[in-house]
Amino acid sequence: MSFTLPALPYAFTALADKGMSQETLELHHDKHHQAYVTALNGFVEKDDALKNKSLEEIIAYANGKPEIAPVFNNAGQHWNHIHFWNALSPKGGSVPGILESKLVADFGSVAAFKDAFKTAATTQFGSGWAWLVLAKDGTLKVTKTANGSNPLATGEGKPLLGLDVWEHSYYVDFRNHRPDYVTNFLDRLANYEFAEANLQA
Ligand code: MN3
Repeated sequence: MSFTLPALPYAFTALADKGMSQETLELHHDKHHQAYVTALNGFVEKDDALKNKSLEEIIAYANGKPEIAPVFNNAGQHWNHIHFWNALSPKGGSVPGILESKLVADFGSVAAFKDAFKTAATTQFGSGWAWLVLAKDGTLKVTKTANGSNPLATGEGKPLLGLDVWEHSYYVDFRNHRPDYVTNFLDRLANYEFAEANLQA
């Protein structure tokens, strides 16, 4: 199948007063995400084994196959960015009750969850992602993945909330200050309603 770039679920200007500028969203969505989609479609066109597979099936198929690492990376990045646009919200930062109870049960407090997430996001060396996941044992965990990987591929659980920590996601607004970008995300931009919906799905 041929993949398409989904529209942002809000205007390009919608997050500007919360620390993510129109310039960042335009570059990140229209250039970076589009490039992953275009590259992925190029691979699918040339490889019968990829045709008729869903995005998740392509990620699973390419996972752990170094000879088709670019397929894995571009498919993973397409999945990750579809998730990421929904993990941001102009009304972000407020943790709804069911998720809050679960965070308190598994981390001790919402603040402790944020500390764990910030540690994961700032210690991911180079490009990658930080994630809140529902682990197979039923508890919430924080993890990080490199480059285009994600918790579906690593088997670490169901992704509830993911943060892009590639430099392209923060360099315009935060320059080299990744920790400030992560704190801003957790306190002002994170769509915890989306995370709670993923938890309950
Ligand atoms: Mn990105």
